[in-house]
Amino acid sequence: MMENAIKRRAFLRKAASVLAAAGVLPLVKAQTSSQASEALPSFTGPQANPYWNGVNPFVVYPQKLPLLRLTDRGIQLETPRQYFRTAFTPNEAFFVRYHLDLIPNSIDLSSWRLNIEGNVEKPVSLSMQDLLERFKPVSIAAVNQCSGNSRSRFQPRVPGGQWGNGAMGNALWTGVRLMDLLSAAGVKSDTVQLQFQGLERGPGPEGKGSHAFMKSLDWNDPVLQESIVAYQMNGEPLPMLNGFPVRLIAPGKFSTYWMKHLTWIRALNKPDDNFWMATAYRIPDTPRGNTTPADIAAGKVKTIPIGKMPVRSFIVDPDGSSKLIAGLPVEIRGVAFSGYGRVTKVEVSLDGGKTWQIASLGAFYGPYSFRTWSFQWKPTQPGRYTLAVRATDEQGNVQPDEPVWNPGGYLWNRIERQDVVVGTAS
Ligand SMILES: Nc1nc2c(c(=O)[nH]1)N[C@H]1C(S)=C(S)[C@@H](COP(=O)(O)O)O[C@H]1N2
Ligand SMILES: [Mo]
Repeated sequence: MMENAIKRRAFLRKAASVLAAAGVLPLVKAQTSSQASEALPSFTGPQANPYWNGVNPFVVYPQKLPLLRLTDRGIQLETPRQYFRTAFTPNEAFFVRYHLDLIPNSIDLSSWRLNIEGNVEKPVSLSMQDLLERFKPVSIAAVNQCSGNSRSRFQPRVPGGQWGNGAMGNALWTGVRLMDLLSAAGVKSDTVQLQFQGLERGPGPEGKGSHAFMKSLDWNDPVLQESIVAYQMNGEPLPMLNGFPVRLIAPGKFSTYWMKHLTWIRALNKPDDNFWMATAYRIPDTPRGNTTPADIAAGKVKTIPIGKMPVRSFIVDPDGSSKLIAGLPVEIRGVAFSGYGRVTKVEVSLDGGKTWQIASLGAFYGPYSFRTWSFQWKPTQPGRYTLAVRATDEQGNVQPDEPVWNPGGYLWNRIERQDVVVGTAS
């Protein structure tokens, strides 16, 4: 039985890689990740680390290229590795994450309004035309990364979308300063938080987490000074699935705060206790947000809302899908970023992290953008090599080589590795 099952899987794997070579999507991928008990063939090829991305089927949604589907209610789509070759992630390849089911399919701008309400002097209701004409446009390059990016690496495993590394993307966001909008309404001085709400709904009871997605930021959080309400992404209107017509950009913060289809901004005079603040998206109040299953079980862990993104870097090429050739130079390259400010150094290791060398940094697009990096390598000896990359940000934060663990599956930023094989030229 067992043996047959293994043989069958091996056959499917082989069939899948033949289909993949022919440019046809392997059918074997149309299983859900929960059924997958072992690594399925990866589109990056037989030698690639199949877990750079999560192991999921490709799907196509409106305005999107084929992306990797984690779930479809709410929609969760992961960006394949090759779209991270550039500092800016194409809109049509940008990942998608929703919590709730009932998402807008079209929005009529003649009736849509952005409402600023709650603890304000004068509630305002702004049309898209108001946003375009009454407020100065500003642009910022910023990485949108899901709190659970790379969650599939957690040991022991944790519930939640089993993302690989593709629950992130960088874009040039253009819109109006949040603070300019707020001055139009006049936020009262006893305000403690701002609450953001989008248009989609869930089937649950009103006032509960399953009914509406709402997130809040502290009124004294410096990120508010840098935040914008964006109506453009990489020079185009936002794709519907990424928040048309406007979304919040909170540079440096995990994207749980980057409210899509933003329609209500509410000044609160007491802290937001809705499900998405009080229960979800909280991290242990410990260094790196690290804890253990035992401490969680013992109820010892104090939590705080998740905030800034720790420094990370990724190897995009080579992806291990083809053999390298001794004597032939290869460019090792990828992206790096930090929510704590600009990346100042990227180092590459050719020996799995024992020794490190400095990589060259690509163009600087601002402290919250992806920064590309590259490293010229001419392997001389055939064999198997483990490449690794680590980044340092301007505050001196360096990626650690220890895993993190918390029950939400948040804050992964361990050093990344890629195995490659070098063959002889003759
Ligand atoms: N309206 C709305 N905005 C939202 C969410 C959501 O479920 N609804 N999810 C947040 C989370 S957790 C993530 S990771 C990002 C994903 O942004 P994207 O779908 O544009 O990639 O949107 C954020 N903003
Ligand atoms: Mo997220």
